[in-house]
Amino acid sequence: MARRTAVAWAALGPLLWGCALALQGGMLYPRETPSRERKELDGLWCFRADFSHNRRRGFEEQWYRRPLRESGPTLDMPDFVGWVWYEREVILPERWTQDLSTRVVLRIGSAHAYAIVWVNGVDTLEHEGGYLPFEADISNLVQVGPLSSQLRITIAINNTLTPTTLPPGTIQYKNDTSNYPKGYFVQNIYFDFFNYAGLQRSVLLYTTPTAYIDDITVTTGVEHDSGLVNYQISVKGSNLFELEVRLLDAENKLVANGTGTQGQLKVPGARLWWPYLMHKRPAYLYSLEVRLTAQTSLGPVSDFYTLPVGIRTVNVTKSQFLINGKPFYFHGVNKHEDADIRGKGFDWPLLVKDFNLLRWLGANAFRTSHYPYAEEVLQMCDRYGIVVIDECPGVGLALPQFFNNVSLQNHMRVMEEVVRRDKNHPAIVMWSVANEPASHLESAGYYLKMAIAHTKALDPSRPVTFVTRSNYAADKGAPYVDVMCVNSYYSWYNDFGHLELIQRQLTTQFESWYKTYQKPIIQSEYGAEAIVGFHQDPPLMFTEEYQKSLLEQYHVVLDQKRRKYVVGELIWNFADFMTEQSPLRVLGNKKGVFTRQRQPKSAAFLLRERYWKIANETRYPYSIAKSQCLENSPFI
Ligand code: GCB
Repeated sequence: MARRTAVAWAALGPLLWGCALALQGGMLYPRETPSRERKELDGLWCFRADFSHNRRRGFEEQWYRRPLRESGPTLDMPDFVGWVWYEREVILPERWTQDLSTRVVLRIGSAHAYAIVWVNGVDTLEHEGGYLPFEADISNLVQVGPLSSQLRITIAINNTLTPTTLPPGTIQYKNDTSNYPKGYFVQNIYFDFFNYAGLQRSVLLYTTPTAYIDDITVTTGVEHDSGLVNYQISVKGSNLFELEVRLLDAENKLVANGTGTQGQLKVPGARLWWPYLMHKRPAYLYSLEVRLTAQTSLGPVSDFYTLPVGIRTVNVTKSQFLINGKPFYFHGVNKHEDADIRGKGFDWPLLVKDFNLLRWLGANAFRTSHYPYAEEVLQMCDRYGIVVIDECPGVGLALPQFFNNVSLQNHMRVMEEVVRRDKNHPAIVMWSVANEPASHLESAGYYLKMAIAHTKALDPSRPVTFVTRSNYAADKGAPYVDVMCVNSYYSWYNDFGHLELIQRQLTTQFESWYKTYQKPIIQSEYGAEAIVGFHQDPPLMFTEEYQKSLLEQYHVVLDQKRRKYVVGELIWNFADFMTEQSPLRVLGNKKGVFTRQRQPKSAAFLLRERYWKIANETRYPYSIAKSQCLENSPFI
């Protein structure tokens, strides 16, 4: 389904970058409630790639004005390719078009990377950046008369990466005409995953009343044995309204209530949200029901929204990461949204499979390397107690020219969008603003300082980090993080083949970082490639034995340090994933402990033993047996 942009051979289209920094309004997940309906537009879209020389034919011929089929041939496309045009014709329920107290919203879950949207040929919405949702109120376009229930949605998407996009990229023209055709160019990227393009998550339409709950922000605390739920609600479409807030427990029993746009609910004897394997009843969720009654020019309306709420605290000391006041050790993975056939396209069966495997492994955490994952993924984390480090698409900041003011403004806007979308998930315990930026550069130091400060201002309730692979003595961003996240590939990229050096080098790494910064450290990546079925004794690179042996060497040192100031280990990677072609990659990156088809390599069993052992040492105060945890085999 998902393919890569065919960028070579043509100039870029009109890139109308220009998003405002200040975000307008909230980005609540579009749930169905008694006052809200939703209509998913999953399935086939009409599709056309613009192969014209300058890639501008679609704009010159105004393809959005008429059905795409009238301006040339189209393909059925469940997903996407490059600088391309998607179209969908939709029939709306009559009430949506006739009832003027209904507001109709078009929401795009993710379009990588720059999108322009027309509704019935009218320019409606533009958005820069993949992996994050954007939406527009289209009521005025659909409530225009008796024939208005038919709607045509056209989306033009360009996934060209430039020095100021996030992630950044460059376009390189190959001017040597003896080796390349005239005008030939390639897109260079500076990250190690396939740059799948297009619509990756659901496009949907949903309704609210014209006066509606626009946003809810919840933070939680604990005071003695009471849980505290602080809420802030913003309302749009009316100044004359009342808000009722009710907190229900998992059995639907009312435990606290309030009124107004902000307040604090106190829950005596609250059941806290605990990570998986840290408690016999992890991931306890309350429901915050918000009911709005408002006066509008058309009469009274009411809106209703329910938000899952987990009561928990997060704190960081010099050497510990605390959840609900108890030391938490991240034993987990780094993931990608990636699978055969669907690329980065969202897929429920894959998601369920991955969560079964995570629980089987005994993993209690993952990082959303290297971009924000679908909201449905985070909802699963809330429900299963899988702790998340939420990373923005700040990956591949490898060149000095990427650290400029335009990029920084854009990066800060992206963080605003990430925090706005994800702030209410109890599973998210830390934000990551970047992966492996060239943080030894002075300009990167300033850039990271600003990006981190901005994120902290957006959400003072969570620690902020970025993931580094710079040397401890050279890193200019490290002073600003709350937790050090350090990647290293000893005996893989450095001194490859020399497993005997790992313990010494890893010990030096931890001790140097800790001595310099006195902050808790997470080994945020380590690993080795293994091609499933390759075996060799003594272990050689790319075999399952080598991957296992490398992990074992890391674990010796992690065991020494995790009782001191190392607060986590996240394997690179959960599963094999697709990358750009290179002489360093064999059909993608093979550092998964599962294959791309989610079958276990030997390392998965090693990791499982380890994670369950650690869980049993650090659990409070309950004992959970591996067998109790999963009724079904995760390999189903
Ligand atoms: C890294 C990157 C990750 C790569 C990995 C590798 O340091 O953060 O994106 O995929 O190394 O396998 O090289």
